[in-house]
Amino acid sequence: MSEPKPTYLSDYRPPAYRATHTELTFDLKPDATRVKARLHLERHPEREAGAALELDGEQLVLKSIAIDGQPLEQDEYALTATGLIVHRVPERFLLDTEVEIAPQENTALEGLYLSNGMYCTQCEAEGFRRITYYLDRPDVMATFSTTVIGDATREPVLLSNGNPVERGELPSGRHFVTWEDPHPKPCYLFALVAGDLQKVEDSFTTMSGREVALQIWVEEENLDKTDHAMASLKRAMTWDEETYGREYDLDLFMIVAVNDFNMGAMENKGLNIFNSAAVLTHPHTATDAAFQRVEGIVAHEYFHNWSGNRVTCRDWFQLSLKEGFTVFRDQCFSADVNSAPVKRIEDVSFFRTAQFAEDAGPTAHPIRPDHYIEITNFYTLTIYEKGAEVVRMLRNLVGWEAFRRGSDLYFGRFDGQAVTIEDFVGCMAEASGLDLSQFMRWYSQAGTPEIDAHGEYDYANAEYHLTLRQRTPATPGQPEKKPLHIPLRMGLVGTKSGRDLPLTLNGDSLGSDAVIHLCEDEQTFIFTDVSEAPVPSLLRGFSAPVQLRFHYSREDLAFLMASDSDGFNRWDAGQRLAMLALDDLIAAHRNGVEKVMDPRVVEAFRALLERGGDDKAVLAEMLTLPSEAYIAEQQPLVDVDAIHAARTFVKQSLAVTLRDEFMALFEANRSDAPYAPEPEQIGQRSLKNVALNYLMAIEDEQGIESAQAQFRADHNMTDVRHALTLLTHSSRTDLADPALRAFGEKWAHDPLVMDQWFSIQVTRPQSDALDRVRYLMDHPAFSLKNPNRVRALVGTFANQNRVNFHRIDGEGYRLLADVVIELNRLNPEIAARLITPLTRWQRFDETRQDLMKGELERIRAEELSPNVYEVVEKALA
Ligand code: B3K
Ligand code: ZN
Repeated sequence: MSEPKPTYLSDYRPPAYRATHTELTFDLKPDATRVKARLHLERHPEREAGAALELDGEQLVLKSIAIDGQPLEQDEYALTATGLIVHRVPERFLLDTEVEIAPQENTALEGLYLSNGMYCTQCEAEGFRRITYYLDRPDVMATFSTTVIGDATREPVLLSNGNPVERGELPSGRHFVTWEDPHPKPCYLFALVAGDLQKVEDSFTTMSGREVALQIWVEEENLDKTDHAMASLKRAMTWDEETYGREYDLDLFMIVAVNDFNMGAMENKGLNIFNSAAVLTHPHTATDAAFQRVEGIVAHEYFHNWSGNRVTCRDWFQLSLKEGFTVFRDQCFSADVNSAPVKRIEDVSFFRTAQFAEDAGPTAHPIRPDHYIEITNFYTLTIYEKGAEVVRMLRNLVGWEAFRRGSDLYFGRFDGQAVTIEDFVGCMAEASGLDLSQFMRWYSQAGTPEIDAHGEYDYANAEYHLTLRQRTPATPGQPEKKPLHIPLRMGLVGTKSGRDLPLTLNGDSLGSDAVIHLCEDEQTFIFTDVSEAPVPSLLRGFSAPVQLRFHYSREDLAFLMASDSDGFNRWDAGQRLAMLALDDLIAAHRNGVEKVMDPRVVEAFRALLERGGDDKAVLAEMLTLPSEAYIAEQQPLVDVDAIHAARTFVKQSLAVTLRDEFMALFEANRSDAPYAPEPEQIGQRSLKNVALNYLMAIEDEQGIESAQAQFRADHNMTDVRHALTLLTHSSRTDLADPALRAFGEKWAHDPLVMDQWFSIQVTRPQSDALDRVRYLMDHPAFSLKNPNRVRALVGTFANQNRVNFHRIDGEGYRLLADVVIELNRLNPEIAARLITPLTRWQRFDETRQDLMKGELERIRAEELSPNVYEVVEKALA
């Protein structure tokens, strides 16, 4: 294989020709599907006349080609490994091609493939070129008319985008359906599904009174798992009308669940295709977290109908234009329909763990990268989550009303077009009158900005001086960084009154909760008329995606935990306090010194337990220690064993001292009420289960009995899974084995539950975890061809079982590399994602560094897909 070549943003130019209408006919056969395409093509008005027509196409067997009905001679076109070139074409013409493809050989799950005997497609980003020769780029938008021909018995259901306009019988037991999609779209939004599916139907009346049929298509055994997705869809449709004034634009909206899918779901126009894990739920098979994930993803894909489909991306460098904005939209939706503070805590804690790590590693890239080898590698936390944080900052900078005006302007002005991030931010600037030019640097600079904050109270003058210094560390290809425009929400909490003090800055009174703007490398803000010594509450609500350092004393943090008016920062103060204690214990472990628990942390937890509070979900978050992954992110050098030992020690110390309080909390929050995935119940369950964590951390007898009883009661999957996890992760195999066996036998028929069964076992902290992974890889239910299973077993082990993955004998790394090498051939997209933990070798001790690099080099020696090649090259650069 020759070295794959990067694509550069600076090379963008419009295509020489564009398609205005596309007619497709699929004659489906597992090993030989015929695809006829008739493309209505014309020269792009901005491009010169006489250019050759260059179409993308991969793994296609060309059967015929004609222009305006005239078959082409061999010398009139050329076939390459990546496409088809027609040397001379008219200004405006019809191109007819016929190709053959083999869906059953397609294990990459891009293009047209078979999942459980069912045909389905995944075209974003560049999968359509595996279906037919085409201008496979998002700035070519055409209307589509698609005829699907299948076997009437094996594929009674034939779906594509838009509305069905014709159907009929054909000879030899075949039948067809023709679909028309009146909205011009890029081919990455094309979809086809064919198989033996059943539907659940409902309807929605839009704000202008149009009736839309809603359908969720599943395999028969899953018909009872669609209620929540349907309810979520209707909530999302209402929310987008009320919040953004956006109405749905076809008479039919379909969701299909498939078992083999690389991502969560895909927003194809009118025909969203979902990973079954992102749509199916039932109280007995899905946890609260899964219910909430389904709600968020259903909404996310639906919201793309405007932010992505009606207005799309000019090129793939603009991916965050649709993804960052749409994640922001789904985050706000979930916050509105659930507990807003908990949603923010969850999102930020995930962000600070996973996106910060990406930004600090060798694959760090800006929200808008300037080059890529394989775009599939750029569906990242930076493009999605950091992109969403940047849109959130924009909303906060311009205010909701101007943001909404800007969004109306954007959707109105660019409807039916493929545009850039400048177009979006430009609308926000126009609607608000603000200069956002410095703000644009957020899109081009990679890395997490670090803010060092220093504060001093001047008693004599009743002033508080806050100095902020920003610095963004160098990232690959970007040694120097410029200062960013960072909005910092803050308050000053009076140590006597325990209240937010009024803020006066340069004579302006800002209220008690204000946003200050850090735009220079260093700025000092002098607050006047500060009547008492305050503790600053900084970066409230995580107002910018930065790492903020401030030397808080433990007393200050305990004070903020109790008194900060901002719920998010109350939680964050608790995390910071726990981190200080953990740092000491990590050092003690490394130095072989006896570990001593900081009584201030115990007292802060006791106070939390005594105070209680209305929002049980928030309390559950506050009682949860930072994860091992987050702790690792905060260390200069990651010592996985010390982190694990320190965290376990804190958990056990808290459990020993506060044992009765945790037991009481557990008892007080048990409930027999019928399961509902509603915020209040979810909060109560998580609080109860957090209490059970602590009891099980010390293998308390009553705690064990409670966990076993909860497992046996079989009330709902949240409780069953939690109990099973605690039993499985305990040191006692007499607790783990029978429960695992019972669960595995009961759910052998349900792949989504079996994924959980795999994950629970491979996250065991005990030293047999790696052997279990190897053993489970030989389990008849394991398959490298199913991405969910690979993630559940191998991904979960490598990312969540830190002590065992990073075993000092390197066996964890070897196992991961073995899987990556095999998957590189089968499914490059999943293989490239799976490597991530190995790419972070710089963060570990020398022995582990060498072992990890050794495995990366072993992978590099293989014949690699561009996906894996790009990641490995960056990791070893
Ligand atoms: N837009 C899809 C991404 C699928 C790309 C896979 N290679 C999912 C989403 O963000 O909604
Ligand atoms: Zn998306």
